[in-house]
Amino acid sequence: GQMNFTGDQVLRVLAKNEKQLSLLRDLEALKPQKVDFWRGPARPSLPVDVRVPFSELKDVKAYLEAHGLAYSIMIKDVQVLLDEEREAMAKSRRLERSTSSFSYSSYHTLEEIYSWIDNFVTEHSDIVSKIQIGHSFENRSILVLKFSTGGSQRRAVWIDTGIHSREWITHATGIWTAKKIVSEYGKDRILTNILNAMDIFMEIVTNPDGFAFTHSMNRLWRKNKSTRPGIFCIGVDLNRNWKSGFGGNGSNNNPCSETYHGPSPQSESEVAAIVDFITAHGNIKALISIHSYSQMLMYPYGRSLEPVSNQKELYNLAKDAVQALYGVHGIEYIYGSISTTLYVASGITVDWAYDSGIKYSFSFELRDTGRYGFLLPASQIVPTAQETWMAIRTIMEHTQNHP
Ligand code: VAL
Repeated sequence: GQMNFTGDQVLRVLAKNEKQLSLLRDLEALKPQKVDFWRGPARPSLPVDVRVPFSELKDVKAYLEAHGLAYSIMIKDVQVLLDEEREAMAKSRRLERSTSSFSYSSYHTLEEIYSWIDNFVTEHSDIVSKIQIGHSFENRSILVLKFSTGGSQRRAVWIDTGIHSREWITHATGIWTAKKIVSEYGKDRILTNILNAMDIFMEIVTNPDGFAFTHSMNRLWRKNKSTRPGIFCIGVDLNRNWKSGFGGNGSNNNPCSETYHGPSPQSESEVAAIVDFITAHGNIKALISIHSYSQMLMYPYGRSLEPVSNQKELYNLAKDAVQALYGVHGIEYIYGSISTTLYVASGITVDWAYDSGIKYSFSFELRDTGRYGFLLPASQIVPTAQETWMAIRTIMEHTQNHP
């Protein structure tokens, strides 16, 4: 059955300086299977959110107090939010069955999403098709939606969501976005121009095994589900398994870590499938990799503080995209390179993309800033997707105009 998180809390720690940040990193290293960082130690100006199991609460709070680390309680009981989420899903499932419709304002299981994909492709076969680009470790299909109005090997944009399986708002945003693309084509001038010049590829469930597991067993699972002989812990962080800077700072050698990079670059079939697809395609001009949470829009590099060669252009584009996003519901995003905005992270998707010649490579961290974290209520799906769409469209339009 489902793992229970009764009494688990999410604590927000405000580190005053580098010394305090490193005490938090020590805590992470000390108890990799116990404490679960939702927002990892980054910079003193950014909060650190950590889920602490009920059984560890006393110890961890004592550790924080002993080191003068100030904290507050963001989520008092994680299970309460999980119960609410489950109830909302069950309710919408009953409604969907009785109306045989798909709700874009609800969270869905893998089976529901895959069957939505089939219906969606059938209904919009004039511009959408489904491509299977590989199989996951547990042999699930890895699917990509292709939006195309013709031509062959047109310039293209790649969008992936859900590489970290617990970031449910990203899959939901991907689904809404797919629907938005087909309904706005021929109506919205900017999108119509984009699709008349370029194709769009979307991988909605980038980590299908992890995602299935978030529904069946552990809602808070981040990595994939691969196992290897002699290794006790399960899963590789698919956003540390890419070739660019593989194994560097901000990735972990310990298979029990949430940021374990895996045994070798693209050792994971979920990553290799994308590398093979994008490489074979040869004409992908923008890549957008969507995560949650923190409300950020970032570009390479993650692996080092070195600025990319078109850093000024990416900075200005991020600024425009974030401004367009803000215009929808007044939600504020911060932006900049990953290493300077968030933290150094090596072996990540967008660094690989950039190093492979994709000059417009971006990573989002969607809503919120921590009130709900990964457990964002379904009532925020549509507003999140609406505002994100404006940012995505801004990036696509710029890409189209800069061949
Ligand atoms: N938050 C993401 C991660 O840690 C980044 C690097 C975009 O994988």
